[in-house]
Amino acid sequence: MLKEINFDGIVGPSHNYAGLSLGNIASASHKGDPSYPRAAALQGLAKMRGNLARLGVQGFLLPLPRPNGALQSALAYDGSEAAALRAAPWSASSMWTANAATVSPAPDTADGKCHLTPANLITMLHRAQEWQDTKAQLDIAFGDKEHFAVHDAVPPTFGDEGAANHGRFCEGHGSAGVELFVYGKPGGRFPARQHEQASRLVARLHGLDTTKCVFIEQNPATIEAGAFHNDVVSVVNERVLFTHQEAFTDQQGAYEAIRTKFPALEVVEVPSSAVSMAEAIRTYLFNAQLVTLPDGSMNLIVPEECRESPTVWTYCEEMMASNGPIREVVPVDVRQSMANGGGPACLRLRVVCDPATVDPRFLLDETKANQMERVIAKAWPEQIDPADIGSEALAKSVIAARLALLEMLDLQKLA
Ligand code: SUG
Repeated sequence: MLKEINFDGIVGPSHNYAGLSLGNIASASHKGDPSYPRAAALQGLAKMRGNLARLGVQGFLLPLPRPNGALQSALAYDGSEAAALRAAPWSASSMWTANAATVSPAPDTADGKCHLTPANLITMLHRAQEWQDTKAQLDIAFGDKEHFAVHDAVPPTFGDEGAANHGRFCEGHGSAGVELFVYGKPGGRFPARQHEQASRLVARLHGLDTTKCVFIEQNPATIEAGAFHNDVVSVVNERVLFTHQEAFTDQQGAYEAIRTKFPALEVVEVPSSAVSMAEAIRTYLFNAQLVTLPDGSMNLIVPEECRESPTVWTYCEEMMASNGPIREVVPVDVRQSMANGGGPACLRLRVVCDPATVDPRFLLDETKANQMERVIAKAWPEQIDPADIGSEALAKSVIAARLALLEMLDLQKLA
């Protein structure tokens, strides 16, 4: 039976604030702050536990090896570099698994397999180092070749940021869908990370019927305002598009393009008069997990920051009181991730598949969550100060922490 499974990225032991992402306001404004990797990973785990209870199934992907010796060599690392170059090989950015890959479930593809393409993430140095190691994990987690096809990333210079710019409209997760690809056009103050040609390439690679695909442009003004991925301004689940009024370059045209291919479309549009673009980006209202519960109703899992914003929370309360499809808004604390520009939706990759076809080592249950919690509480650094980045001692503890988790999960193969 096909189900939507959220694979959350476990926050790695080197989680830190290095201000590496141009155009990501949270990352820039927290640059140089001390970080709390243990608290960060426990916040992520608590979110997973909540969703496991709510949805009955939850997956995860593991932190990638850091510091990345191969990148350090490629950068001719000798300790004298500027802070950003020193920090890139240490980044725990793979926690944001919405950027791990683009996923097209079996009902949408020509060969009836679920296709996954790791995102090349070429726009940012610290993220461009992710995809090969991400693919190594996808190859194991989705190694059942009868049901999955895992591709290589699309080649440069087509920038691809994965599922963060992709959505899927369908009547139910197990039925055939219409896939939405949102791209940015370059030329603005900040990089447009998702290129149109990358999206089109992924669609072809996945064997999608292009008459069932929609390609639309993200409003460049939102990228200028700090929405470096489309999932900062809209989210899709089944027939519902939850979106800010200014998310797309041609908002009405976008709705029409989707409706032509998916007539059941239900738009929940948040007007700028209720929530300004700046407030949407500050609180990450749209970087939410819009999920269907087993009883068919929908919940929106938002960052705590939404509850603390009078305008955003007023909107949410009104939405809950209305007759709309989103019946409950559930705040979660992912502050450590938020400070680097990653909300609840950044932290998860959605894969529609039969859970029985996934390598069970990547699926969470209560026992495993308890074990993981113990490993994290014991081995993850409590605090990282920017000056620690690059130190031998920190490298040792970060490597040992990851290894302890791999051993606990019987995934030493990824060491
Ligand atoms: O790529 N932040 C990530 C946040 C990714 C959020 N993902 C989605 N919207 N789906 C990024 O900008 C900050 C790292 C630093 O500055 O240390 C960072 O990479």
